[in-house]
Amino acid sequence: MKNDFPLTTMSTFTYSSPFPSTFTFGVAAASAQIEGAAFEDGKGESIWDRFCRIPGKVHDGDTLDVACDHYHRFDEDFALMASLGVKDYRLSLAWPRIFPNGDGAINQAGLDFYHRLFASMARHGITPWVTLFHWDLPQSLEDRGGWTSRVTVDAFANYADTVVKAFGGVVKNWITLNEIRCFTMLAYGYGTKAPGRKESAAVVNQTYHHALLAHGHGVRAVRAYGGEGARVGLTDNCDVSVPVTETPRDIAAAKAWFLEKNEHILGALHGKGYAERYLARAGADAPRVQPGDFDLICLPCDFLGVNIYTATYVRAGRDGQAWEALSLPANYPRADSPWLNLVPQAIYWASRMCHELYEFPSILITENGCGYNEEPVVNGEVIDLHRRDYLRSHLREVHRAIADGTPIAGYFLWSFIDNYEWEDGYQRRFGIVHCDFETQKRTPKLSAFYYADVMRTRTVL
Ligand code: GCO
Repeated sequence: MKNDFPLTTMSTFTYSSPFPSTFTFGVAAASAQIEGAAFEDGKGESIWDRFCRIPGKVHDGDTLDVACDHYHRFDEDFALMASLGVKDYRLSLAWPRIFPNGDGAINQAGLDFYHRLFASMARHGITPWVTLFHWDLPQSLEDRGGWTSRVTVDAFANYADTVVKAFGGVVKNWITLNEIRCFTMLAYGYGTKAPGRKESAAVVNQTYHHALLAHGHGVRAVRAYGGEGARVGLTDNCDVSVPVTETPRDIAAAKAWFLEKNEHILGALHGKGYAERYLARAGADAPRVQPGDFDLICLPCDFLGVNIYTATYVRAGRDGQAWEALSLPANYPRADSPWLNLVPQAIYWASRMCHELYEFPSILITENGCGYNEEPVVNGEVIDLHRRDYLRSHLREVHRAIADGTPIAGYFLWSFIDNYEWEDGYQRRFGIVHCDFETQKRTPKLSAFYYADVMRTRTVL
């Protein structure tokens, strides 16, 4: 582990200096949240198509049936992206569009849709960054155990091989999975995300392990079929700590907290196995590991993607405790997403700790943004200054981290367009483009024009 974090060399750093010429600015979205056409052209049911129809699970019973109708409007959307100067777009493939039953017969219409989509991106000068799995698991696999079963791992391996072979000629940037915690702990433990199960700790720990195996298959598939220049990594929503003061004692406490809270995913990847402390704490609930599992799980990646929205404040512990985590008062500033406390330094510390504690060669901020409920279009405009302020404060922290030596290679804003915010449905808007879900009219918000200027000037304005 490297020495204590050298603090920002303020003497040579100014926020107005440009980002490195190699730095990627992008926007992000995901198949289930924007495509719609939930049962069109042979697409199979996903667990979210099922879950959203269970009364009480999703705000207002909102379904993914239409969403942003991106399935039919992607050319218009890419034209709008290009008009804003977007050159890199992170999207996901809908597994059930390609394998309606998760495995078995391929739906050619599903492959054909993504061929058309990538061709449109190429015409508009937009580079794809493709997430293989962003939570829309085929329901048929859930019926066979879902992420509690190695059947799903094997089906994912087949799916990954198939799509990397199909699109490896035009896609060179691959992300295996999006946010393991959200489709394991939240989905099979807390039950707040599809499929909405509340299983034992042992079962949840096993879903984490199966997800890590799937990640390994994703890396294997890209190495085998991705072709020259293909890059691959995981996107994790690691638990993030921010030292209350950037002093050695609070930084050490924040590091200790970070290591402990992330040892079952990032720690396992870095250590090529589960830490003794983790196994001791899990006891009989520890994942069952088969010989060779970690050889697959720990196949080298080109980057780590991190989705960073917020953090926990941590300070030096008292009475011999390594750390003390602070709970935030009710009046602490937050977005309308109740979990989204406004902590811009989260981006600085998460990226530094991932790089310096786990030695990932490169860090990508694969998501960052803020969700608010009411963002009306008034006289043809959406004045979302709150989002402009959020973006500016977080981009400044990206800039500071790079100045302090963290190899952040890119930033993908979540999200290009207001979309289906999972169990919050359509009430929570994260887009820099407003979507009128009745008329499907797109309206760039003030934040879209702000981000366009940031991308054009490559500076935090
Ligand atoms: C996530 C998912 C996105 C969310 C976004 C806002 O990070 O939860 O990747 O699909 O919509 O983060 O919550």
